[in-house]
Amino acid sequence: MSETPKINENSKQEQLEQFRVDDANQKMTTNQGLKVSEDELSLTAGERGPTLMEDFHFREKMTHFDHERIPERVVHARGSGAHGVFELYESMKPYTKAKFLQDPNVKTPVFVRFSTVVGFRGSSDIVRDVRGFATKFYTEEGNYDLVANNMPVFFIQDGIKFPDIVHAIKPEPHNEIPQATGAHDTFWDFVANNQESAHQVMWLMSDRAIPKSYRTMQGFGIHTFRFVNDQGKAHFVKFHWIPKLGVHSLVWDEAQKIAGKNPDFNRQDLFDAIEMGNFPEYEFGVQIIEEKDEFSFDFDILDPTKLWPEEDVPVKIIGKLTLNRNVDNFFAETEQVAFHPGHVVPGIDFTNDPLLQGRLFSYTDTQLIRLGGPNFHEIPINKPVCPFHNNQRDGYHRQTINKGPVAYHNNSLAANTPSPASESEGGFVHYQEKVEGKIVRSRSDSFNDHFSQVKLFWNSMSPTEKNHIISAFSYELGHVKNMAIRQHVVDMYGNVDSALATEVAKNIGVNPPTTEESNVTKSSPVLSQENTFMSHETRKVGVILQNGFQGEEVKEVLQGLNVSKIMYETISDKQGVVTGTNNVELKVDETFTTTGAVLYDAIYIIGGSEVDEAFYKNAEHFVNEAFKHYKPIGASHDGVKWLEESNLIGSPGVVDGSGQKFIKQFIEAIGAHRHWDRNVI
Ligand code: HDE
Repeated sequence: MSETPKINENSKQEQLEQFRVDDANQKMTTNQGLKVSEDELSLTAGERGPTLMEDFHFREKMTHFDHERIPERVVHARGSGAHGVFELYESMKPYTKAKFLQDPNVKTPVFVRFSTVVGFRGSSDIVRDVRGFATKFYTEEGNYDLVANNMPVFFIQDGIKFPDIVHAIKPEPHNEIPQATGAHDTFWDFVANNQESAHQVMWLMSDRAIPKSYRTMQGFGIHTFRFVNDQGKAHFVKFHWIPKLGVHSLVWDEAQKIAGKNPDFNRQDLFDAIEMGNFPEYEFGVQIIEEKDEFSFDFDILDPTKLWPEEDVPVKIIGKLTLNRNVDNFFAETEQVAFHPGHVVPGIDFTNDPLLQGRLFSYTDTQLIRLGGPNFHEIPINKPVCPFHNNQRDGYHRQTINKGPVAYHNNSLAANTPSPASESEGGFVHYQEKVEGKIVRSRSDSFNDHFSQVKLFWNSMSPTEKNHIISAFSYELGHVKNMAIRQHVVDMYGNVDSALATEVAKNIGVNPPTTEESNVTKSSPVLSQENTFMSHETRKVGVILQNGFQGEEVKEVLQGLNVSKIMYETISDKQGVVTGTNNVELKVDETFTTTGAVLYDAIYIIGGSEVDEAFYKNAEHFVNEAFKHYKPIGASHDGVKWLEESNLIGSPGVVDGSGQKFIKQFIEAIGAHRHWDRNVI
């Protein structure tokens, strides 16, 4: 009899618990368990003599250290992970037989890793790049990995071109410059010569490429997958993650400064939010197309450079992911987790999307080199919570102790077990799609329209978002030394929109496009971040104050922020404590030297009777920088003078006053995220 696993939201944590070790309050030992008597001095012949070969403690410690690093991921090297739970809102039984999508009472443990794509493992979080959003569902039928990105389309249509795009965007090989950015010749040379990249590159130039937080970022499975139900009927499906806090981004000038002030900005935000109990939440959505409608669209639904406009194929919200636990050890969990789009469960199947097909090979292959052999599924973070049995044996670092002499199939000695499971017993049976055709290296013409959906995206942007896109193209292409490449890209985007391409051309010193723009007039409002959900919750305010501030009133405002789940940090010129009227004391969290306006979502400026000139100037810089980045600014008491002297009073998102009315207005301004209608030069 095979075991029937009982899985609940704690199953993965219970499994991991067996591997967790707390070294605190223990005696130090070698890896063989021998107690160590001295850890600071090598064994030497005489106090001033040479180190001895027999010092096994030194040798073990140093050897282990020498081998501490493993190869970083060839892409998505920089990442941050967290544990969580997936809950289903309604049964997907009509569409899929996947067990974790049947019963809304089932809670599935998950591990999620967010990442940038291009930068090395130690690079900044805050770069213009696609973000990864990979989720491992530990289900009773095995691990299901949804290895997604934060943009719904990809650069290329065929997996065979992946090494090319990655070589082009990574630092140039002769001097390994520049780090974690596409703003250089080889990337744009690739783009210009591979026009299927037009759509993804447009997203890359949009605000989506600089997410404010992993908590405010969407996820897209990109490929078209299949749902298969228990009757064997299939539907095409695309997967979406939608953050409950809305989709929010940084502005480019701010992003570049954050990259210096706190390269861990996104990682820190995720970690802190989970530690504080502000658990990030994302709803799970599916877009479903019936098999009979495969050819009813003006694009090929297998083309990964195309999205399914949500106005045509609505997103059905079916569940929720909550991230509720940080990792205990970054390397053991976040670094060693191994995702693979080919880790599927019965009821979820592939399509002939040629990019997906390429991925199905690459992911196991890459883990073999990165994690050092074929047993990476035994690493605790990767281990399924359901049992697994087969005749695979041995290899580096094998943990499982398989009993008995039989490691082959068919056999009589073990009654022909482990035995394959029939479909009704939960065995995975590939969807029996009918395929026929000649063996060719060519692609269907239905993949050839590279510009219509780029125009759809452009049409959907607000004026502010369009300006950001023009600036991003101008910044990136402005870093390209070869003028022919610049011209080539301008001509390429002339196929999308001539106003866009002409503006960029002016900024980068090349000719306006000679190409003809797309005549698509349709737009898709959900693509604009201006239509996203707005919330003040868990935003972080920098509170600038000095001794002599208005004690009681400031306390009231800070309480008001707290009640509304808004975080704050106090900022002054020195660390320690600041004292206001009525002896109200506040601990200073940061100083002008340890932090910066770019690290906050809003500034609340108060001042105090002991403000001197240096304080004034530093605080002025904070206020002006926040203003320039369209952030909400609140001021009370002495704080108002900063607004007056910088002529900011009355500007959108700038609030002054005191008491409950001020608190309400300031919170509203914070909830609006950014105030784009400001006059910023
Ligand atoms: Fe990946 N990708 N990829 N990718 N990808 C990897 O696998 C690859 C693609 C994505 O947090 C690698 O374990 C090929 C699309 C994420 O550990 C590697 C192709 C999408 C992550 C690989 C693609 C992704 C990866 C590197 C084109 C969005 C990080 C390390 C055929 C749907 C997972 C690793 C994590 C990682 C190959 C295209 C998402 C080399 C060949 C499209 C989120 O196997």
